[in-house]
Amino acid sequence: SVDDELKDSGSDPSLNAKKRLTFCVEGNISVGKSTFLQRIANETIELRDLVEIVPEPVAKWQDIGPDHFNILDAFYSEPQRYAYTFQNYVFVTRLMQEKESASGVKPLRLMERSVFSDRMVFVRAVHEAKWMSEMEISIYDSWFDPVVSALPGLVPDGFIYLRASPDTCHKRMMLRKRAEEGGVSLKYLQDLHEKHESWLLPFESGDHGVLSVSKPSLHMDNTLHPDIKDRVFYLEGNH
Ligand code: TTP
Repeated sequence: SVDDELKDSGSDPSLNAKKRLTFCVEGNISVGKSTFLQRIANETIELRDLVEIVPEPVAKWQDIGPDHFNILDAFYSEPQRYAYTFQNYVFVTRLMQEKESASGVKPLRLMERSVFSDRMVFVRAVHEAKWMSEMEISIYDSWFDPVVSALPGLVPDGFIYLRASPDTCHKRMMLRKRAEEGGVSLKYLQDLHEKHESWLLPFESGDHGVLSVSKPSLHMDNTLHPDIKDRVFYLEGNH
């Protein structure tokens, strides 16, 4: 009945969440997502009051429990053993991060990455590399959609794609020297780049302007959420 519908919509947290916008910043390893977010956070007092920044929980992956386990390091050292465990933990920490920032009052929330890049870029990559077995990816998929559907806060209003060549990302990665990433190859960054491209810009090819806004549709395989189709914005810096 109409009454029931009203009641339902009243209890739908996604409707309340619509009061403010959430965008997720995506892009290859080392492209500059954190720098981009920090710049926005520090740019002007006006922006600081408007935008809540939610950085990626990398530190949580590097220091777990009283024994200070580092799952990021374990993953890169033994990818076949730890890819599933790591991706599972990445998801859980994102969920915690989302919950922590859910009650914020600033009208715009910018988050570093999302559960969608986890699935569309990294899980794909580790599965293709045979670091995640058929059984493990089936397990991941069996909970991914139901859990995301139950938690509308994980579904952003749009994505901001920071786009640079794999070469540029590789140079930046070498410069920053994050200890765990010593063995990450240019080839791996090229794979991740292709996966970002086919996910976020499936119909695009060739060169783009310095700052472009486009609306390609989101290619998500069987992953749901038609409501975030057509909401990809991409920024290109120096290649
Ligand atoms: P990124 O999420 O790409 O973060 P970054 O610090 O490289 O971003 P930027 O320099 O643009 O600010 O990756 C962090 C590390 O975690 C990187 O080594 C890749 C790894 N990773 C995975 O292996 N699987 C995942 O699902 C995610 C999200 C990251």
